[in-house]
Amino acid sequence: MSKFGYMCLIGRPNVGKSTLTNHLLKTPIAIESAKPQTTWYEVKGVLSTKGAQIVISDTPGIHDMIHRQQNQTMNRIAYSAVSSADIICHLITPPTWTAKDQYIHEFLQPMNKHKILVINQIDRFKPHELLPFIAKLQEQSCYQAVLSTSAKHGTNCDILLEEITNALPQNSPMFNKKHIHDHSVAFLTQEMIREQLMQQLQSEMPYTTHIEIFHVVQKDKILEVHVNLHVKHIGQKKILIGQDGTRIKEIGQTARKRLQIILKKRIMLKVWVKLSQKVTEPSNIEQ
Ligand SMILES: Nc1nc2c(ncn2[C@@H]2O[C@H](COP(=O)(O)OP(=O)(O)OP(=O)(O)O)[C@@H](O)[C@H]2O)c(=O)[nH]1
Ligand SMILES: [Mg+2]
Repeated sequence: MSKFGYMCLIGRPNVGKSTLTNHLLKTPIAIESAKPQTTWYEVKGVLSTKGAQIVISDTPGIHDMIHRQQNQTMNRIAYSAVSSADIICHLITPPTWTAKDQYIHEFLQPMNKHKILVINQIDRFKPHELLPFIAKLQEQSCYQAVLSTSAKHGTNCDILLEEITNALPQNSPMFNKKHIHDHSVAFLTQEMIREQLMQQLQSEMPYTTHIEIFHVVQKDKILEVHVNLHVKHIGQKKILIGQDGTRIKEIGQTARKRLQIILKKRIMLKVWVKLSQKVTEPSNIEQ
């Protein structure tokens, strides 16, 4: 008997949703960083196991500062992913149940779906710090299961996967076993570049730099992708380029290596930095 269904990860920013997505999928399609609000879009991947197929959905961290247009858009993306899922994993981190966790919990409470509370990043704490926190959360009524994991080290991810698989509906698989995602090259390039901006730049720059993918062409055996990074000020342009072009080179090389792993093909990535007034916000790029 085969099983097939949709599982969605939801939680406040920085709890490890994208890290867990990549660990479960064994392919790094979701971007990760120590900065909050790294994920801006829903990123979906397909995990095929013996007898089951799960579409895993990574979502933007839920934000309560909803007066910002971008936060509203990102919350909407996350809520929409939840509404079409069979199983919801609500990620939190020790040692505190925050107001944002409570906000998400109340949003999930009336939903008639299989809900799992995942306490992630347990590697950062000692057992005596964790146990009272976990024991208290076992009482939270809206979850069918409460599990603790370390997405970074893979701890208990097999137990989580088993819990998810058990809760999947009986259905035939929808995708070929080798199918992992159907995101476009332009979308993935934009994501991998933004991950590098998040990881390599300070303050507001990763959030304000506009990424424009303007050329994607297969030439012989190499996929050529050209990217413009738009910044408003000359000082930002200098930071992005770095001493003798070292930073922009590093951004391009690291993003290219990651894209090659995901797309399983050779890629030539060219990146330019432009001074312009283009603003960045979740765009309409084909995903
Ligand atoms: N120590 C530890 N760090 C983790 C774990 N999971 C994720 N992290 C780190 O936490 C940070 C945030 O991880 P992400 O996966 O980007 O978090 P996210 O929930 O997707 O964040 P947003 O996209 O901003 O909502 C990164 O620096 C990860 O390396 C974990 O289990 N243990
Ligand atoms: Mg994320």
